[in-house]
Amino acid sequence: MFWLWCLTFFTGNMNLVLLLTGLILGNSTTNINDFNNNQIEENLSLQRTWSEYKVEFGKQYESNEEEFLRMEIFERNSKMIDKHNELFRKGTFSYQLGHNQFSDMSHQEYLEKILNIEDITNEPTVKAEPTVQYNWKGDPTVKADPTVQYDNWKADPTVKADPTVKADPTVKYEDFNDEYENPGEFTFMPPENYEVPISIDWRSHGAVTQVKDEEHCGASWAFSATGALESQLFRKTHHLIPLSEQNLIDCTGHYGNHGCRNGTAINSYRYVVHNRGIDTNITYPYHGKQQWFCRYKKFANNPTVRGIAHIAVGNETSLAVAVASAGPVSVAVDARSQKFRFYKNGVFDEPHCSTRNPNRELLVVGYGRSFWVVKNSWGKGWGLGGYIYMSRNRGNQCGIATRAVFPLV
Ligand SMILES: *[C@@H]1O[C@H](CO)[C@@H](O)[C@H](O)[C@H]1NC(C)=O
Ligand SMILES: *[C@@H]1O[C@H](CO)[C@@H](O)[C@H](O)[C@H]1NC(C)=O
Ligand SMILES: *[C@@H]1O[C@H](CO)[C@@H](O)[C@H](O)[C@H]1NC(C)=O
Ligand SMILES: *[C@@H]1O[C@H](CO)[C@@H](O)[C@H](O)[C@H]1NC(C)=O
Ligand SMILES: CC(=O)N[C@H]1CO[C@H](CO)[C@@H](O)[C@@H]1O
Repeated sequence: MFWLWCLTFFTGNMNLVLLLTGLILGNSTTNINDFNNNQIEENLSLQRTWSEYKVEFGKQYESNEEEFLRMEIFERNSKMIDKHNELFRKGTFSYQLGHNQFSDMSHQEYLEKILNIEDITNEPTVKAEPTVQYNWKGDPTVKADPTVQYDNWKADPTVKADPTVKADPTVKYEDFNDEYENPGEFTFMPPENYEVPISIDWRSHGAVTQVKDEEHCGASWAFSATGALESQLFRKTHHLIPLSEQNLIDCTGHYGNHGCRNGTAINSYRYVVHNRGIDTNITYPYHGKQQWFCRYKKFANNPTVRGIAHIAVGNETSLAVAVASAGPVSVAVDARSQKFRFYKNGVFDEPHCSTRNPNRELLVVGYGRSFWVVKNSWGKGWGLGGYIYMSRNRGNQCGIATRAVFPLV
């Protein structure tokens, strides 16, 4: 029935469509009145959705052919999203999906162009790993967490994980930080007698910069790195200053990063340690692509990194203690799932994603009972105002604690 849609798309003329539909489908028993008007309604509403989508996400295409292709892909994604959301309403899923800047992309394009996965022929089987023990025993109909107010989230994307729970005031960050005179790199150890709060959200402490947009540069690792560093500096100096991802993109090649293709926050911190500084977003602004030269500008008061704390691999308890006692933590996750791509709100749950094959770096800025509050760098139009709530304590789902690290400043 794609032709029908194309037709409405071009003519926008219901009568003509009905007439032609009758003619083409027509046999002696078909008449126009029998034709299922719901189907046409559906098609028209899809067409409206497409027009709105193009406006909302500023989409323009070079040719009609290109637009057709994109519209077809959009249609497929729309159906997948609608189906998922229907199951969400029945309680099958704990999260909703929605359109975003990737809706006119095939999944293959998403893997290749957005996640920069080198050889996707090896990739599409995102299977659960047999060696990984999930905490919950295979209940695929896992229900939404009843303590989570989805409607609030929808209404207000800035709503906090749990506004009634504050950071533990008895833990002095400076104390923690100063324990390490010459910290180097080490595995994070929970402070002694530390009682982990039930939830925390560093956004409500003013410790997190606004959601950024990496645009066409897949350097999520640089945003993850600046994110943790910005928050650590805030905790130390009480100033929240956006730092320069471009500085990291242009200057960390020798540390194992590959500009807009791939990299890690760990490599970035190592660079900042050796470089004894990182520029701010003002002195080294974002260009969205790797430049030929490193243009680091040395200022007397450039922030720096003294040490790097690694979370014990895969240990979500340790991750929670670090987030609560030290601040936001850089993490790397497996983002290959369709569901991740279109996440909108609720607690994301994808038991089939890999714990050992992370392909996107993000920033954990807090947690609730069942979820991590995770900042992404695909702009505020993606997910829940730019954030995703990822499952917590479900067997290190998607590798949230596999490569978790934060800098000491
Ligand atoms: C007319 O079309 C309908 C629906 O496709 C079909 O069930 C029916 O057999 C057709 N009748 C004739 C005479 O072809
Ligand atoms: C990162 O990108 C470089 C350059 O394209 C490539 O050689 C390398 O294999 C990639 N690393 C990973 C982990 O994908
Ligand atoms: C960083 O700099 C770019 C380029 O000047 C600007 O568009 C962007 O808004 C800045 N980001 C922040 C968080 O200040
Ligand atoms: C995870 O970390 C916690 C707190 O640091 C620790 O008590 C626990 O033994 C660790 N679990 C494993 C499996 O190592
Ligand atoms: C393009 C498009 O969505 N066409 C749909 C029109 O409606 C019929 C009936 O619901 C669908 O089968 C088509 O896919």
